[in-house]
Amino acid sequence: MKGKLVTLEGGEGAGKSTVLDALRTQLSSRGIDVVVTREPGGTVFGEAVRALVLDAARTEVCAESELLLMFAARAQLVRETIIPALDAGRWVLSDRFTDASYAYQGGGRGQPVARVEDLERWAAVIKPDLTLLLDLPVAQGLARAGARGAADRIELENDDFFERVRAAYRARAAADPARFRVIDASAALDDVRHAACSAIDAWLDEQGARP
Ligand code: T5A
Repeated sequence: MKGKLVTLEGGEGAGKSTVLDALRTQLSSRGIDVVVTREPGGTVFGEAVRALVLDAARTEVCAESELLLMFAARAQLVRETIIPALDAGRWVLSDRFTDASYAYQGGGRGQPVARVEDLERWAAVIKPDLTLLLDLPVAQGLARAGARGAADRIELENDDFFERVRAAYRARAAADPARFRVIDASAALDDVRHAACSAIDAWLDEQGARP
């Protein structure tokens, strides 16, 4: 059996990293072999790209470079990690994937959707089987992220940018309800974890795939 690609998406401070740990534990307890990764990053090359593209000192980075760097890291991750894992029947849980490029570089930076679609076709190649969108008001997410420490280059953007990111995410979820599950990430952490784990279990049941 081929594995499944499950992605977590959301704005800044949505709680993806925190929820991801709970999902990994839950899937493992169901006997599912899980590989966890993140974007940008997840490979030696991708982590180097991450350090470059998120460096707050790199104020000169243009929107086109940013888009291409996100897909450069993704192309490597897909070929080096994700496809081999899926082919081996393992599941991949990724903290962000291509939807982030539609939301941040498309919605946030105004890059044309057709340009992102084109890159998705030949560089990302695969689409997630299931995407959990952790959605919350921008101000709440930025307050959480801000409490965590120094901002990276993208976190330095203004509220309008993050409102466009959120709108793009929500529009994608509304356009593809078969793949997306929207989780209210403004709730208490335990409730968000519970909602995410329940969404995965419900999806497994829909697929007839709960071990
Ligand atoms: N990016 C990425 C693009 O622009 N294009 C792309 O194609 C891709 C892939 C890095 C950046 O790159 C951009 C998007 C990002 O700007 P990232 O690694 O996901 O992406 O971003 P990080 O900065 O690492 O993480 P986030 O800011 O997105 O935070 P998380 O992972 O969503 O949130 P988490 O779990 O670290 O929680 C943040 C804080 O909030 C608390 C946590 O304890 C933590 O302190 N918290 C809660 N507190 C109260 N109630 C809750 N429900 C809470 N949930 C979390």
